[in-house]
Amino acid sequence: MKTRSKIGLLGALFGFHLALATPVAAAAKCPSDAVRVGPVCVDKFEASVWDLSTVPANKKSNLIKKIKAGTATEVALLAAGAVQRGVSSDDYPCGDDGNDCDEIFAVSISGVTPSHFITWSQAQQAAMSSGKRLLTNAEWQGAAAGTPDPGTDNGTTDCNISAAGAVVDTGSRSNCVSRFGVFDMVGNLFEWVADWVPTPSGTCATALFDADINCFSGTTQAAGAVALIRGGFFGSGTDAGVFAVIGGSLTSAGSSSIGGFRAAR
Ligand SMILES: [Ca+2]
Ligand SMILES: [Ca+2]
Ligand SMILES: [Ca+2]
Repeated sequence: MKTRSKIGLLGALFGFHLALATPVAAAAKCPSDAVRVGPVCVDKFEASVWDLSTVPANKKSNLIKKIKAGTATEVALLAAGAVQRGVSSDDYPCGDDGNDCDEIFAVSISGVTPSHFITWSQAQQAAMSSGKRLLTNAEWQGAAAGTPDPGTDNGTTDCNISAAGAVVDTGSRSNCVSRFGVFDMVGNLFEWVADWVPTPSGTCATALFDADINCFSGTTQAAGAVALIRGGFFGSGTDAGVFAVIGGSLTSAGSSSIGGFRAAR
């Protein structure tokens, strides 16, 4: 009886200890496809968007679990029968308004062409199906801090802003990393963020810093909403940078060869 109550007491203490320790540990650690930036787990890589409509039903739920846990590899996605979309054309299996985009998933993996030709609504749905979301403008700014922006591009390790003249694989530019460990926030593809704002007038203002494009002046409220796009693309040159901002159309016009996104959770 005495021994039993001792065990009971120890168990209670241990349980109490676990209950205190577990939430703290869980909050500090992000899945391996992301890094912690303040309270958010930001995807390390620009999104590749995968179409799971071709994956057999018996493999799909396991694959979606892996995607949500940040452990789905390119090999596993291909082996299950998933098809990457937006690699070289606008071949998404759903509409530009995103309303029927229930089979596309945003994944953060290195060494693949990030998906482009995607609208804001499609990007948002792909992120949400993966248990993620688009970054707010402020979160994107914070995550990008410290990414080198010398205005030049050596074609190998610097951010992809001019030399290649085309999109390059995610994470392939080893110096193009923010102080938190997020890749390609300067150049490669412009990135949708969550925020909607009035349409800019089309004139660009003086750069805030580092010659970064600042095309959000003279809002034209009559033209309605656009979403912000950040960071510049593979042809931006000095216009690229962590302060680069333009407005992107929410219709099909906002789906282009120079724009992608990254997700967070
Ligand atoms: Ca489209
Ligand atoms: Ca980028
Ligand atoms: Ca710049």
